[in-house]
Amino acid sequence: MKERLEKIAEEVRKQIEAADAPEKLNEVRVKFLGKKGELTAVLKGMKDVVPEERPKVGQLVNETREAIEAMLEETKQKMDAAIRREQLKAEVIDVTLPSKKNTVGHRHPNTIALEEVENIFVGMGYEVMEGPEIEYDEYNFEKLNIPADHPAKDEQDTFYINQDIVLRTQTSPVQARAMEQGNLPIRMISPGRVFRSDEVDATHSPSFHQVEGLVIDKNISFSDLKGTLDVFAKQLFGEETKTKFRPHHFPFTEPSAEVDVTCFKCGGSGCRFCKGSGWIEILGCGMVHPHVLEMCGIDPKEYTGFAFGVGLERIALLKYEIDDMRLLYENDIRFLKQF
Ligand code: 2NM
Repeated sequence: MKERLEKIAEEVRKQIEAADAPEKLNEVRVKFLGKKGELTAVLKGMKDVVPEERPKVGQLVNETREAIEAMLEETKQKMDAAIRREQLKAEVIDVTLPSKKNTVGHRHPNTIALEEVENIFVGMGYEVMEGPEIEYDEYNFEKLNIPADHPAKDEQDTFYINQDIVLRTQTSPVQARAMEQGNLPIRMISPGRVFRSDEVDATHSPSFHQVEGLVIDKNISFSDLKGTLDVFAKQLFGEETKTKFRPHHFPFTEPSAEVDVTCFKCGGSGCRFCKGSGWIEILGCGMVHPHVLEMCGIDPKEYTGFAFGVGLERIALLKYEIDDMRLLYENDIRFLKQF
């Protein structure tokens, strides 16, 4: 019996040595210690042992079992440790590697200029309102007193979706809608994208951005317009800035004017920037045409108002001294990160 047990123990040792994975160890355990295992078979054979010998044999079987379990356990722990070592080696992180560079985003010059313009007018109590980029001919032209035979309506200047629908050429249709709503008085600006069928060059693009302003109230006069735009120019270009109103013509305003500001580079003495004149043109404006008020449901005998429109790109180009509008549309990070 003793020999048999020793043989079993020896066999187990060999098989454990040959095992190269935890599953193989488990197979060994089942084969020798399991219900149908070889050691279990020995225990079952106890009934054939003479009673006096049984305790001794029993003890021997138990010792063998314990020895096998100890062997299995020891080997398993060694295997687990080896596996863990391999895992750690595979997962090693080289903390000395240089990190990936994060590129930080920048606000677009147009966005910076827009926020500046918005802050100035919001500071004066204006609301910011937006509207659709695809508009009815009626709101883009008719209600703004631009008659059917006006050159601006020419297909060469306007993108037509169909006979009645266009890509807005200005943001004034937003204001026509606001007047029609009839919540008076109105103090609003409407920033947004507009479209004109222009060739691309350093100062033109078929799509650019405008900020238009509108004030409607009782007793609004041209001096309100002048004062407002003078404050605007001073806040945008500096306190020393002066404005000059030159007569002009727009179909939707009467009288109309273009506004120049003293060159913020040379202060008005004349330089390369202002082409020697000392003045830079920045916007168009005027008193809202009584016919426009009427078409938008406002009684021109009771209410008057002024309106103005600035090109956002023009402001951005001037303020940040960018000499080509196309740079604003390329989104080259090397350009954008300068602002
Ligand atoms: C400009 C110049 C002058 C203008 C007019 C209106 C409206 F809707 F009230 F009639 N909005 N904007 C206007 C007036 C726009 O842009 C150069």
